[in-house]
Amino acid sequence: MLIAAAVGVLGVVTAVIVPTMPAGAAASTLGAAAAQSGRYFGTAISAGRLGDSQYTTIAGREFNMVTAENEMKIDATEPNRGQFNFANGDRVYNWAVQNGKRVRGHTLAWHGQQPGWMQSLSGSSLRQAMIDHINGVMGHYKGKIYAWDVVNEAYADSGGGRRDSNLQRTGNDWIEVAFRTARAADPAAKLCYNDYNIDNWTWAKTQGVYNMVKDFKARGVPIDCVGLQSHFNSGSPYNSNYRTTISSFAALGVDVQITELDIQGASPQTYAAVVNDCLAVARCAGITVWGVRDQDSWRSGDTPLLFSGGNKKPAYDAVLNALNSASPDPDPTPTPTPTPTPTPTPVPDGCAATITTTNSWQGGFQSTVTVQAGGAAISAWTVRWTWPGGQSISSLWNGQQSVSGSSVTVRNAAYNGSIAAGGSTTFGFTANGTAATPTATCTSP
Ligand code: 9MR
Repeated sequence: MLIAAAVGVLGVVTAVIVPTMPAGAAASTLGAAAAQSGRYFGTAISAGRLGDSQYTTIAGREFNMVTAENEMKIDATEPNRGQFNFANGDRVYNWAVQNGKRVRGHTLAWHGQQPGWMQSLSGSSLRQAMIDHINGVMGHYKGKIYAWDVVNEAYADSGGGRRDSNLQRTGNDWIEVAFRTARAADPAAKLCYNDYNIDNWTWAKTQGVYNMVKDFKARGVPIDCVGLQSHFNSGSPYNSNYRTTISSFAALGVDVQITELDIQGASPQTYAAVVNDCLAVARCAGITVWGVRDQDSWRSGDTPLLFSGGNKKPAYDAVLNALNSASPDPDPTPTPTPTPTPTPTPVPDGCAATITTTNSWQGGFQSTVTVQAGGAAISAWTVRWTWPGGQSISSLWNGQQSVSGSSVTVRNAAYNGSIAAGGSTTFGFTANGTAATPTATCTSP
């Protein structure tokens, strides 16, 4: 008994204290070295290079997080409105997962790389197209993505304000609508705001983004992380206040991810400084470099990466050594638990609908409506309710709404009318006013 008890105690203690690597041993790849402190080390991957064995050998060995360099962007995933194409996104995703790596999603709402049809939209139709795009892409990858760059590069290069764009002209709330839509579309993914030139703490652009994140946290807009792209060059050099930037964002209650790191000239000292700044902040979750070899870089002339051909550069050794010097396990950050959506009580036939508040803030709220089929399959549904106190829907997805005074009618969208017996689907909306969960009725023809 005594021995068993001792073994039991030792077993528990051992399970807690044994680090990923034996004490003193150094990891020999970037991913394994980063994992010692609970972080990841990733790279951008291009589908077009997956046939290059030197590229896949290095990437497969060294990295444990992958971002599709272009393949999950808007022009790639929704080339025509409402017609999604995940062929190349899936190539990158599948390669990553088959090689034991996690995936960052990049990117859902951006003024860049918009397909022609989106470039020509404005106002409420563009707003709806953005919502539909987020739902379409996040729906495809639901539960599979570690973190999404929900909104990319929305701030102006100088002045600290928003960048002008067709998305910005739909109204200043487009960013929070994107984040609320994203949370409802895949509650398991971390939701990031991602931008360049927000690395230097003294720059107005950094302060602009910082104030937005602070405001979002204060008002309950769902945001989990800030992506510092960290493209460093002579015009936008690394500054030692980078650590202040990382810790200041982290102090707002978001993770920081270094998302697109490259450094003109690849100084080993600068690479080591970036890694050490991340390691110094518990909520700096990981680092992604923007390509594998210099020849793969969008700025190949700057030779900004860690490999030249098949060879490790001095910057590689500097990064590996810095990662290996990290103290193990910073405070692990708990993943926020999304509010579960309750299943409505089954009905004998027809359908039932239940409204759940998934988020609320001063003057507004977001809801998910679960529509459940009864004992028989249905091919269409209509949900109705009446607002108790002057609420009004500001945006609705996965359904078609018509409103008359306080009465709301939502019919299925073209793609979600059919529900199997006992099955369910959801639609969602954001609304103005005080959060309310009125009783909804559901009818099916
Ligand atoms: O590296 C990407 C390059 O292949 C594309 O031509 C370019 C087009 O916009 O986008 C590059 O990636 C960018 C990323 O998506 C967002 N931050 C800046 C990156 C470098 O331009």
